[in-house]
Amino acid sequence: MIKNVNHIGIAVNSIETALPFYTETLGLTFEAVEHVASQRVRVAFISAGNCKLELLEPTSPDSPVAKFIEKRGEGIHHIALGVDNIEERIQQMIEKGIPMIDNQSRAGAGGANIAFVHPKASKGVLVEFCEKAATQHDS
Ligand code: CMX
Repeated sequence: MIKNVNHIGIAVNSIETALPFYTETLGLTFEAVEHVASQRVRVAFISAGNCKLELLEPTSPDSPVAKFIEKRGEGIHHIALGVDNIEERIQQMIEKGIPMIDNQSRAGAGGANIAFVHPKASKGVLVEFCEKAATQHDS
């Protein structure tokens, strides 16, 4: 079952430049910055009620986020849906013939297990499944 919209990923050239709009102008709460080496991104989490915003800054020109910005400019990059049993959810997608980027989950930011559905399955929206460890605060 899909639990919630866990976060919305926003591709930016620079977290430092992008952050003040969300914190100072909108008054949202900055939480933390994390380097996700496997994805070649730095990630800034911003709390927005029951959901988070995740600013994604590429750390390498071959990062998926760098390629995204080069092609489409800065902006909404993905929507992450919170799930309870991510491996079961992935299997359900595979059985339905849905093209997955990840056929098994991998480690993402914030200690979550994540898996991406290819945007061609969802009318051009990159969808992420995101399973938080039971001990984590899942807001
Ligand atoms: N949202 C919607 N469409 C996207 C997209 C995105 N975020 N990223 C790429 N696309 C589209 C491209 O526009 C392109 O569309 P067209 O064929 O119509 O031109 C198509 O997907 C292929 O794009 P590409 O630039 O040729 O890139 P690749 O095929 O090499 O990779 C993708 C695309 C989605 C498979 C790759 O970006 C990927 O594996 N993404 C998942 C991992 C990721 O995004 N990690 C960063 C976030 C990490 C985190 O949150 O922790």
